Amino acid sequence: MARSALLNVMVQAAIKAGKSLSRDFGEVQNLQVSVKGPGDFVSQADLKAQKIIRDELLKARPTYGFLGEEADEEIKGTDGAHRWIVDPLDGTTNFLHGIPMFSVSIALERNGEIVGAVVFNPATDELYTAERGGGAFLNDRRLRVASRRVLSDCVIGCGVPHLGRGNHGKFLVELRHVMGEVAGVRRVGSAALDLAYVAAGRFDGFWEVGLSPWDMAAGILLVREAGGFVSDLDGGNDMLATSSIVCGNEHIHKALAEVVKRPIPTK
Ligand code: 2AM
Ligand code: CA
Repeated sequence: MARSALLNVMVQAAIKAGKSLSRDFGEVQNLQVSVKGPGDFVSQADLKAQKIIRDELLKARPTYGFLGEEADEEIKGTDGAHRWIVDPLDGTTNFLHGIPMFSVSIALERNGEIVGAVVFNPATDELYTAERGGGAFLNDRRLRVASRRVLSDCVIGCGVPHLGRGNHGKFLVELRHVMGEVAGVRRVGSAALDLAYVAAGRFDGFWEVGLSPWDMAAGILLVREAGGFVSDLDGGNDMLATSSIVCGNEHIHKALAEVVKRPIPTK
């Protein structure tokens, strides 16, 4: 698998940040038993990882813009066409609780289109990469979305809104409809990893509402380059703006979107 120079920059940044996160994750596991807990420590780990990524990316391409979860404000960049979209630690709650399901997510956008993607879980050493038109990979293995055609055979990932966020009632209606149609529902807690799992054929589909651009930018390209279909819940293509996402292979994407959007029962 030949990677472009740009993708290599992204991979190096993700691995470097991943090493820092891995070291801190070891410490987080020790801090679980302390009275204060690992909260502040995790915020520092997150900021450290973002600084590593930003420094690496901006060193390689000083004119590109930068949008990151931990950045106070977007760096516009003088280039105008290119923007990095970065989540240094997706799955923060898992990380905080010592659960090894979190990721570094780095996407490159060119003229409003995602053209490069890296999602890296340093706890499992799984590196997902994609370039537009070049396919998606898990480490060196080419990825393909699962081929199941009926929902009743499918394992579907989702995101669950938590305390103080999102519309809990609406989510419960979506879940009620989906759980009655599928073989299993899963909740990973890192949207970037959920999307990588769809690309890898582990999940047959995934939906979530209320995501930020950095949660899904890289994952969207992974799914598409693995042959999957991605849209927002209204069938539109501007997931980063509308903040909802549904995906799967051609058949499951359509079927899942229909079930998720089924109206609230009146009785
Ligand atoms: P995070 O771990 O970087 O916060 C889980 O369903 C997904 O939702 C994760 O990708 C998670 O990203 C994101 N998420 C969790 N809390 C969030 C919040 N308060 N605002 C935006 N996204 C959030
Ligand atoms: Ca995130």
